[in-house]
Amino acid sequence: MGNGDKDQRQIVCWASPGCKMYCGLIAERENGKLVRLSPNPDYPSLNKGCADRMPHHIKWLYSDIQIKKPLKRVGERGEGRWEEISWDTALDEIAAKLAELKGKYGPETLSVTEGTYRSDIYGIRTRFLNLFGNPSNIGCAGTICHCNTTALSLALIGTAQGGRHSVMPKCAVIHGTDVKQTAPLAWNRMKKLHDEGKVKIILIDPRKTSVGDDADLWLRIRPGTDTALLLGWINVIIAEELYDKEFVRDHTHGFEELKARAAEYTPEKVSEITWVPKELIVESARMYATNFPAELKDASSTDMLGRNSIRVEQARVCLRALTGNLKVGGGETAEGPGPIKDGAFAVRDSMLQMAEALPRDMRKKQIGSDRFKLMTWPAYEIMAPIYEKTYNVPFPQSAHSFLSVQPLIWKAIIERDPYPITANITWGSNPLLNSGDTKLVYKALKSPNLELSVVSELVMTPTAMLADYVLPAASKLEKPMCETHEDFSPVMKVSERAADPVGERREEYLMWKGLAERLGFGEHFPWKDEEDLADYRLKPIGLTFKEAATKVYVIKSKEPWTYDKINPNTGKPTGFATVSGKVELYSNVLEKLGYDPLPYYEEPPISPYSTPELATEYPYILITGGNFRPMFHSENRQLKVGTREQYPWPLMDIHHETAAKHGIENGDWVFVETPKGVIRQKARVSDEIDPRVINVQSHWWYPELPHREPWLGGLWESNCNVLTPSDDVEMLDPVTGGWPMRALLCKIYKAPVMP
Ligand SMILES: Nc1nc2c(c(=O)[nH]1)N[C@H]1C(S)=C(S)[C@@H](COP(=O)(O)OP(=O)(O)OC[C@H]3O[C@@H](n4cnc5c(=O)[nH]c(N)nc54)[C@H](O)[C@@H]3O)O[C@H]1N2
Ligand SMILES: Nc1nc2c(c(=O)[nH]1)N[C@H]1C(S)=C(S)[C@@H](COP(=O)(O)OP(=O)(O)OC[C@H]3O[C@@H](n4cnc5c(=O)[nH]c(N)nc54)[C@H](O)[C@@H]3O)O[C@H]1N2
Ligand SMILES: [Mo]
Repeated sequence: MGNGDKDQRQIVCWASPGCKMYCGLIAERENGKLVRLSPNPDYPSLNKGCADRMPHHIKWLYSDIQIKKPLKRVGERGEGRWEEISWDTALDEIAAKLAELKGKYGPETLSVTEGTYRSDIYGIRTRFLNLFGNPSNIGCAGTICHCNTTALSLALIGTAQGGRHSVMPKCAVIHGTDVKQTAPLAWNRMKKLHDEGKVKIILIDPRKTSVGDDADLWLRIRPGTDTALLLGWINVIIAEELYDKEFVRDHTHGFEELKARAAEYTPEKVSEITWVPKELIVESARMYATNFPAELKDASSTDMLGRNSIRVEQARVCLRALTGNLKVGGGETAEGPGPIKDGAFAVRDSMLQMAEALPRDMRKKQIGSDRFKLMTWPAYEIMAPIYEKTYNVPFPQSAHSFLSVQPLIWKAIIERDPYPITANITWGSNPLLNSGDTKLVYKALKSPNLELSVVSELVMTPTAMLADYVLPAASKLEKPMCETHEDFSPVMKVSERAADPVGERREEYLMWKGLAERLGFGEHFPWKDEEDLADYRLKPIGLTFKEAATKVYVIKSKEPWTYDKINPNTGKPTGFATVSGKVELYSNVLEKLGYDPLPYYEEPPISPYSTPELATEYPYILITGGNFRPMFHSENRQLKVGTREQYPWPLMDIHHETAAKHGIENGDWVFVETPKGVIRQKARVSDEIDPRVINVQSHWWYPELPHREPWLGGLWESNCNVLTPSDDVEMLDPVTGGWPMRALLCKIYKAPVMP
């Protein structure tokens, strides 16, 4: 504390974790309570707060929507009746039930479900599961958002791809991301470069998005066909010899095989598949390949293409390598783990995970690992030894690679197959909104087979409404940060908490520690709290948490680990931490796991071409998502005056010709229906979407509606996952188990106004 009861701290904002801006702010406080947030003029980055969310953080934090005490269900699930209990009682009862279920069904009976990047302690969650004896039955949105592409990167280039993106690319491919809405400050910089004529922008999206006319080329692609398009680029780049011959010769594996595969994807054929004119395919391929450095970032959009998802990123990695953008000083330089100082690593998530604590024969019990192998133990067993030998740190089991398959977890609860899952802990996630197939999730969360359902939350969400216990978590404003972003990143970010926790809210570390102590392995959780843990993580690089949080914020290595660095273990250049030591255009890991080692395109299992009869009844291609400000997934809808005021209703995108056919006008409510279900959203009519495509927004619910059955906060009204079919195993990505949220079929018709 500073002067009297007032003090002020410099913080890094991660109130919407995953917003990627990490703004530097000043938090003014009274008695630990936040009274003002403002830009920090001394912060060494341009990111200093946003106009649409930041002004509302304080109102949000101290509003009565926040859960302040542990809650225990009274009556049936979903009745909306709760009893407030103490943390000790909650942890005692939950631990006792976990012990009982473990005794009855084995440690594999527990699952954990989570969203994308809501915590900096995934290593601790994995430590808990390994010590509990659980084979990582984690169902995570990451499987359809970045974790899958990261797992692939680990296989193809031996590191999470989150290397340094070029500060000044000459070409930026905006591929399936509405960057102005989801990473606005990054967009501002790009826009400035573009206005100065320094960068060419290629947009690949069925919608024009907010990038709009700033794109030099807009490839209005048919949803789900991205791998074909990128293989078309590879075809052109190789045929026209636009690739980096030296880099390809010295640092890649499998060029001839890739060349033969890409030869099948002529611009003519690709044009038919993707609906992108042939000339535009050729022109964009040339633009990307001849402007060095160029950026072709991964995008979560294509992570959600079900059977086609992982192959898109595989084609992207091949393109980054062919064009030499992966090389040191390139567009997307691949970096090994960090931060590192004088040979010592800061403690990364993987160094907290304790993979060795899990008995080896448990691994094969991981739900989904017999069939979906890239993000489960079979891949770990191939990749970990190579990675550990190269970098001398444990291979990251904790978040991005070793996840189970979420739809199969829901099925295991409902059907007790392959064995009963009887306990689930959801933390930092709202699966009734974010997971594919809401009915499947609902069935699982209501199932009597689920004997224990715990949700760690900030506010009452539809998912929490169905829990047995709701544990109040400290939000990102109320807890310190010390993160390597699930080990995706070679840098570490550190910040103090802005405010003291409201009510009895606690940092999640204390939940895992509290359970571990009661389950008999508390000695492995020696840190008092998250600040103490952060001190431990920073010690090897000679920093304390306080120093790092008040002076450094973002810790980077002076000498990042790249393929040309001399490896102290061998005295030779490191190369890439892959089976061949090179970038794998032809993937040895995929081959060993029984998959096609090269990228390929397959027609989406539901489409006008693969299911023409269905397409007569459901004539439009459906895409879902398209994040927008100020919302963050299912969050920020509670503040009527504030964030919701800025964006009161869900919008669906429709081309004006299509709208006219159905008598729909801008602002009308429209039903969108698939064989799975029907929802309604308001029409946003424009010419900025393909007339054959409908886009609906994701994560819509209405917190103002009753928090009990049958309403569950308006769960069934406008939530796009009522429409998505992830209960069908054949629809999942064969490599990762990723579920399909885009490239589906739908029909539309006018709806009455929402009551
Ligand atoms: N159909 C369709 N589905 C999608 C998408 C799509 O485009 N289309 N997008 C997908 C993507 S990219 C993602 S990342 C997922 C997102 O899915 P999730 O990550 O599950 O996001 P939310 O639905 O916002 O749920 C997060 C919950 O965590 C709570 N929370 C926030 N911070 C904390 C914290 O510090 N601790 C705890 N314990 N709780 C916290 C919030 O109150 C919120 O209820 O959804 C996916 N689902
Ligand atoms: N405001 C805000 N910002 C956020 C988030 C948020 O919830 N709100 N969430 C964060 C998270 S976790 C994520 S993952 C990112 C996601 O944010 P983005 O990466 O921007 O992804 P989306 O917003 O889901 O949609 C991206 C675009 O993909 C297009 N699209 C749909 N299907 C296809 C297809 O088959 N091919 C191609 N090429 N394009 C397609 C859509 O038209 C849409 O314009 O945003 C992050 N930032
Ligand atoms: Mo995401």
